Formats: sequence, C-alpha cells, structure tokens
Amino acid sequence: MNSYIGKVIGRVKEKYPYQPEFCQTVEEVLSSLDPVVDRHPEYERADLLGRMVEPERMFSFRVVWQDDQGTAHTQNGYRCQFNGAIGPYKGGIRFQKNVTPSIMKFLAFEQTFKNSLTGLSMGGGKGGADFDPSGKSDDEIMRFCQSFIQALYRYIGPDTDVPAGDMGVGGKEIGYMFGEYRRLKGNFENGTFTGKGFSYGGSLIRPEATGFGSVYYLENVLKHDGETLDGKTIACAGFGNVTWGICRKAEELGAKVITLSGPDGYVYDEGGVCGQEKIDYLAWMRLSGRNRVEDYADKFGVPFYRGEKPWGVKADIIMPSAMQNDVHMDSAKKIAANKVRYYIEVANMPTTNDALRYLMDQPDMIVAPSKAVNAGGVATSGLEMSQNSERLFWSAEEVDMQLHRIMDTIYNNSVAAAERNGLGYNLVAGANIAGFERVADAMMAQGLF
Ligand code: 2IT
Repeated sequence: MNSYIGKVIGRVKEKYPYQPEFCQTVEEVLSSLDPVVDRHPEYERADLLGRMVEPERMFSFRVVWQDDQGTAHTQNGYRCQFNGAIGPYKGGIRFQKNVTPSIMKFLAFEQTFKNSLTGLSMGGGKGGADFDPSGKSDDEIMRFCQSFIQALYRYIGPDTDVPAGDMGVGGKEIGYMFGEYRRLKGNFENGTFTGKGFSYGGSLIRPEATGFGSVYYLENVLKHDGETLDGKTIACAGFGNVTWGICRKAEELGAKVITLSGPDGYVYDEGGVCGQEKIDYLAWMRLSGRNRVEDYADKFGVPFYRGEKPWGVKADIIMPSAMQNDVHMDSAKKIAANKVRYYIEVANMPTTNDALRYLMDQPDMIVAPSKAVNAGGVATSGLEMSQNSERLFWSAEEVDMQLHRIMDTIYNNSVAAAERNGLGYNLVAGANIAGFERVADAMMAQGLF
C-alpha cells in the first residue's frame, strides 16, 4: 500500500477507535486509491488525504420533544458537513435509535464520493438523531421534527447545506421540517430541503429514484455480460422506500424480487414482490411504523424466517438494500457457495470490509458498490434543487430520463477510472477513484483549508 495512504488510515484508527463505522469506510475508500496517490506525490505535502478524512465541521445538539402524555424526552441530534469543495453540503437525515457520531461521519464521508460521482454540484453531508420513530404518533413526530429544525435552521440553506430523507425520514418528516424552517426564516426557501411533497416543490420520481437508479445501474452490469433482467430473480433486504422502487422497476423489466427483510427476519416470496397490491402493501408497512416484515408473510401467505437474513437463498442477483454491515463473512460465504454472479450493494456500506474483499476475490462474481449503485437518490435530489432554483417543475419523463442518463454515466465513469488505473473491470475501486479525483482536484485548486 502507498505509504501516505497507510499513514492516514493508521492515524484515523488511532484517533477514532470509538468510531468503528467511520474507520471502516475510510479504510475501504482510501485503500482503493493507490495508483492515484502514487501518481500525485504533492498530495502528501498538502496533506490532502488527512484533510479529506476530517469533516469541515460537525454540529451536535440537544433535541427535546414532548410525547402525547406531555412527558419530555431528550435526544442527540447531529449534522455533519463533511466536504463542501464541489458544492453545498448535501445528504440525508436519519432518525434511528442507533445513530451515533460514527454513523453520521461514515455516511457523510461516503456521501462526499457518491455526490461527486453524480457529476452534479453537491458536497457531502449527513445528519440525524437517535430518535426512534417506530410506534410514534404523527403529533410526536411533528414535534420532534420541529425541535430538530429549531436547533439546525441557522446552519442550512439552498447554497449552504441541503438535507433530505434517509432511514426514518420520508416525505412526511421533510414536510414538518420545512414547515418549521419556513416559520423560523420567514421566507419560502424550499431549495433548502429535497424529498419534499410535490405541492411545495418536490420533484416527481424522487421517491422512486434510489430504487429505479439502482436497477438502471444493474442493467449496465448485466449488459457488460451480454445479459438482461428478463427472468432474473433478485434477493433484496429491507422493505422501505428503496426496496419498493427496486421491486417496481425490476418487475417492469421482467425480473422479480423474491426476498424482503426487516428487524424481525425475512420473507421468501417465490412468486415475486410483484403487482400493485403487494407494492402498495410495502408502502403501507413502512407508513404503519410497525417496522416488521412478518406482516407481509401473514398478508400474502408466504414463508417467514424469524431472526434470519435472506443471504442463504438462491437468487441470480443479491441486492442488500437495508442498512450498513448487514452482510458479514458468514453471509458472504453462503452467497459465494450459491455461486451468485451479481452482488449489487444498495444500502450505504451494507458489507463489512472483510466480507467485501472476500466477495470481490470470487473469480466469477461481479461486485458493485453502494456509493455508485444508490447514487440515483441524491442525483434526483440534485435535480430537485435545479427545479427549485428555476421555480418550475419538470415532468416525470424528464426527471426519469435524466436519472437514467446519470446512472449510465456513473457506471461508465467507474469502469473507465478502474481501467485507466490498470485495475481491470473493478466497479468498487473505479467508483472510489472517480469520486475521489473530482473532490481532490477541487480541494487542491482551492488552497489549504
Ligand atoms: O444516502 C443517500 O444518498 C440519501 N439518503 C439521499 C440523500 C439526498 O440528499 O437525497
């Protein structure tokens, strides 16, 4: 390994032993950059990598909310503005009980490279709180969102930092946050948020974009093999917004999603999560706040496996689309034993580093990294920002066409970056390099800070 890269990874691990997810993502990204950093000895003198692994700033604040009985609760809120070299900070907000500074930093670091890959002008950011939305009433969620924005509103804006949704934050929460922001600012700066409702400036296709985009990316991978989606089976995880979009687009292109998962286990639907009734039911399951996938098995009479993950099933394509570190070494071994050819990450960092290396080392497996595959979500947020700044709406066809074009470009740029650096067909390293090069150029051009 390049000695400067080794030094920076070592320093991060030594400084942040209590931030395991952050250390993991730094190691994963930086260890792809050897050929580039070897070619640029000036990076070390400018401590480019050392600067790149520190957020430009990170806010940490108290968020107090009252439940429906009038009892107060205190949570921790965060916004990590990781890198603004190529555009305003941009990234989602996550409400989940396990949110920590480490999770915020890992997501914001990944977001920096992902946003760079889209080719749009967006820096990397992420935020959230250790608030568990499951089982909360609408009023409780509204009060929480209002309180969260009271703490954050000074530090965000259309040219500063543009939040969106992530796990636990969808259109409803964005609406409450924007409402509070508008009340506090006294203006209609709707470009401060993306993932809004259509009536006040949201973009068509944004709810579908992450799932649709990941299937457009997958089509490129299949095409490289002379294959198409027709007749393929896909094992997915999760049952939220992203998985919903994958199910819809996969069905449209002749494939079917055969597994879904939740914190309670997974379901196996041999006939596929297809048809309006099942698709609508997924949306209901998420909105219900129950956070269990067993409801799907009860409703449609398919098998449910309590406490298990779907990675042992036989499928043509694996798409971990639930959460970080979902696929460990034991699951990776099952996937390899099943001779799966396409391992397409969708959730942010769904694979542990050792499992990812192991899968990439399988001679007949193609591995695609989440920061490229799921970038259609934030790319469409970028399209929403463009529409807001022009005060107009694009048609669904227009947005979908742009999303499709961006996904094809991300794939092509990743392939080209790996090839240019002598790494062959390596989608993981290619995405890391292509995302890195643009941010690196911008930081070098802008002088030390
Ligand atoms: O992980 C992600 O890219 C998101 N949660 C979407 C971010 C965004 O700003 O749309």
